[in-house]
Amino acid sequence: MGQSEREPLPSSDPRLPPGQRRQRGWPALHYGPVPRFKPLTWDFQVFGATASAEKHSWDFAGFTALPRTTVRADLHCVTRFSLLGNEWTGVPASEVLERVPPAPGVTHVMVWAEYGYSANLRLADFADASAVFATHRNGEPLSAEHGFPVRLVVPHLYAWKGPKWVRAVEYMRADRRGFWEERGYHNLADPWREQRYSYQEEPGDGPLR
Ligand SMILES: Nc1nc2c(c(=O)[nH]1)N[C@H]1C(S)=C(S)[C@@H](COP(=O)(O)O)O[C@H]1N2
Ligand SMILES: [Mo]
Repeated sequence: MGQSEREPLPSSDPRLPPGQRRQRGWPALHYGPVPRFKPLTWDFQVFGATASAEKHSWDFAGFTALPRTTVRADLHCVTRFSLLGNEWTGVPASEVLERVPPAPGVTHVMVWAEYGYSANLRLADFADASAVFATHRNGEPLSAEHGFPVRLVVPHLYAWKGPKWVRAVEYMRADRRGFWEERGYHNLADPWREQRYSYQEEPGDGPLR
């Protein structure tokens, strides 16, 4: 067999973090049922340690009227699939921070979704320019199973840190584990460092369990 007939070596995509493989199509992955969107009662709340000490809330029209951005980013699921080259459009997380400033001393946020799903983030991860409350992917509104009307996308962390069906952001003066972080997943969740499981945590990576 001539050299030219050999199979090329599988070239690994530099966008793939260690231990991840590329996914074609878009699987839906979540714990529990898909919530139904109720436009009349839907709100997006910001509570906890706000600078004003007041809770803030937007209704659907108010939230979707906020300034928007489009972020091109990959999604990495801890179950090892990565969805490369998505375009997420929505409200930057930094916009929420600007409109409802956190009190001095806030270090973390908890992002809350329907049915009590939650994910904790360091304030710096949440404030990152790529973190977006997405309403659209690749120009299409999200479907119900992918988080309609709003999901958080934090591209530099494993995707469980991005709740679908977001309803609230809580400002916190100390770290606290979210839904998966309480159930054995890593508190920080950097896919480039393969921070998958809480047993890999080093002192200082998270609150005591
Ligand atoms: N509310 C909620 N958001 C969630 C989850 C969930 O169980 N509930 N799963 C997370 C996980 S583990 C992943 S990989 C992504 C999957 O997003 P997708 O279903 O749009 O592919 O959603 C994240 N957001
Ligand atoms: Mo995931």
